[in-house]
Amino acid sequence: DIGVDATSDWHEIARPSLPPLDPAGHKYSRGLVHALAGKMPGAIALSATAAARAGAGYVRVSTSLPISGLPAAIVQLDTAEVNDPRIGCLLVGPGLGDLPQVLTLALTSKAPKVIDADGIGLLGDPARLQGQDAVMTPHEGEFRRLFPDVEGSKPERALEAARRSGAVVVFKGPDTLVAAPDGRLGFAPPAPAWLASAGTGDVLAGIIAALRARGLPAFEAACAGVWLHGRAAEAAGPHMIADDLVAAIGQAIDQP
Ligand code: NPW
Ligand code: AMP
Ligand code: MG
Repeated sequence: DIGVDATSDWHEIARPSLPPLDPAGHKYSRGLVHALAGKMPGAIALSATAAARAGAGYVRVSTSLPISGLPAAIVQLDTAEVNDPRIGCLLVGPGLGDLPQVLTLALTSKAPKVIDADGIGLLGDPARLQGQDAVMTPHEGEFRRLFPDVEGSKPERALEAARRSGAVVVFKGPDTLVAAPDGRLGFAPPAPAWLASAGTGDVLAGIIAALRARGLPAFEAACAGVWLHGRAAEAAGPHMIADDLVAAIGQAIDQP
């Protein structure tokens, strides 16, 4: 008994089929991820690089401080054009810190969104995500802060969070699952325990943002991202750090 009511449509998350590249495409049509960043360079670099490795054609980072250590392929801006119609996904939260005005700005945009880390912490009311076409990616601590009164099994809690927020909820941990507001539920296959290290969540958020920007719908992008993240961790091996996980994303995508 998984403790989920009979209306839930659940499955184990399987290898995704990612959209083929359009031979006539260009860097924008391949998917523009725009990260609204704060001042934690590590988290920003990990999530932005992960988005680029997961196949976004263009990754832009808005930050008031130039961040050293970002790959040269990633474009840094000191402005945030969140209404640029080319944006395939806004990424808000990794390394954001205490900048509620950045989250508020993001929520004025019509673009799909991935909300992680401090972006989740700053939400306050999950109903602010209603109508936002968002994926949120809380770990247990972030989940409890946003939904202190939501009880039950992990799948029940994730489904209730999805219903209240209207967002797809990736409820992370050793038993990650993905819940959609319409009752769909995806259970991740086991992922290595060595994922429990700093920055791996930032990598997951970047991967999901890239898949959204490449055109996958929210629930499919979230499930595909979770699958690729787990396989990249296997490929990177037990002594990996989050940087190695980013480097292994390509191998995970190419896995037969
Ligand atoms: P406890 O122990 O239960 O009382 P925070 P964060 C609780 C950036 N990063 N997993 C636990 O409290 C992120 O992007 C930057 C984790 C704990 O004290 C964010 O912007 C990096 N925590 C920012 O740091 C790499 C759990 O929640 C608190 C938990 C903060 O993100 C690291 C942690 O939550 C990091 O990604 C669980 N399963 N269950 C970089 N290289 O720059 C309960 N907790 O304080 O929001 O901290 O996740 O580190
Ligand atoms: P974060 O806490 O935001 O950095 O995210 C941590 C990432 O590592 C998430 O994708 C979790 O699902 C994953 N993770 C954390 N602990 C474990 C574990 N014990 N086994 C497998 N995956 C884990
Ligand atoms: Mg995190």
